[in-house]
Amino acid sequence: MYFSGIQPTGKMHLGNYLGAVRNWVKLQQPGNQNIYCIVDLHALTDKLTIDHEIKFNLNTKSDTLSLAATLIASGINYKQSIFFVQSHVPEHAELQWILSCIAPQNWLNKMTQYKDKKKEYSTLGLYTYPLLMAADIILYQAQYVPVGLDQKQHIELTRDYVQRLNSLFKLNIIEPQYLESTCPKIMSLRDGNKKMSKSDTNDGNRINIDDSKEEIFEKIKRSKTDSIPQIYFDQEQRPEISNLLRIYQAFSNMSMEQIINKYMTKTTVDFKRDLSELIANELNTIAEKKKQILENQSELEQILKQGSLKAREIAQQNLKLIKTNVGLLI
Ligand code: AQP
Repeated sequence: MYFSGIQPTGKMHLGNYLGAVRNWVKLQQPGNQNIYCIVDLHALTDKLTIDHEIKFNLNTKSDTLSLAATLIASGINYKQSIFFVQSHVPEHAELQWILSCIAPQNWLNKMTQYKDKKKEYSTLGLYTYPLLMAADIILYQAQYVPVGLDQKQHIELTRDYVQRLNSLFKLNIIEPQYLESTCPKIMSLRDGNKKMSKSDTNDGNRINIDDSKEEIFEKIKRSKTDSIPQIYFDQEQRPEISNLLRIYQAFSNMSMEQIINKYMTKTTVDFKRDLSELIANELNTIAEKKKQILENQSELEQILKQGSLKAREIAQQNLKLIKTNVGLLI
């Protein structure tokens, strides 16, 4: 069984698409059970800003619907996969509490994502984010979790929680495995050592799924490359061009060798133009479908409701088992 989630924290970008979502779509094969979740409770950790005053973004509902439409437009098949919104299944938060009571606090101190994201005033939610993620996965006894590389450490932590649950309460919960995509880490367009990210304040550093053809051409044109005229892959010495080559490979389905041969006698300008064309073709089709899906909001909400009923059935069963073994009165 495959489980994964994505936060409705704004626009989905190329990193989310190639690192996770495209892989989710591919995994929808006969015989596979797939559960995909819009993790809106996780997104709350991103909505609060505390500078001179406290502000809380109240747009999670519209972000959730927009993301749901994007995912369906990208190929998530809600008839084949269980597709739902995290907060519609309250068992996620309930299991998170149980997990928070079974392991020492210092397990969370090692989490690099928290270290990267924490600010002067960070919430407890941001700190305990990995616990909620562990609950998401354990609730469905997922075997594989297809996510980007930035989430790998959270899957390892989830395995620690599973081992602890199993040993303390004589359970037999499956230990989930991280499932890497062909593009586990897409980097920023202007810094080959920084991941492409929604929270990056410079929109020019990423391609959003909704970007117009013109915006895609402009962003790729302005993306950082080096002064070496030849196009070849060298992750260590040429991280930026290597990142663009990886994106090209993902959209063209060509091998790296074929791409290098094709551009051996061409310029970076030619390469960037062709790359922009490839990206725009796929993303603009998704954006067009998304627009159509959003025209019927009540149908979209219905799809998500149906998905949450199916998810809840599994979640309730697994949580009941855990609660019984933990010693709670059922
Ligand atoms: N740059 C990336 N390359 C490959 N995969 C990526 N993912 C995110 N960025 C990249 C993967 O996308 C999935 C959903 O991500 P998320 O919504 O949970 O957000 P995130 O991991 O925190 O990354 P974002 O979207 O860029 O947001 P911020 O700015 O908050 O860091 C996950 O599988 C993730 O690995």
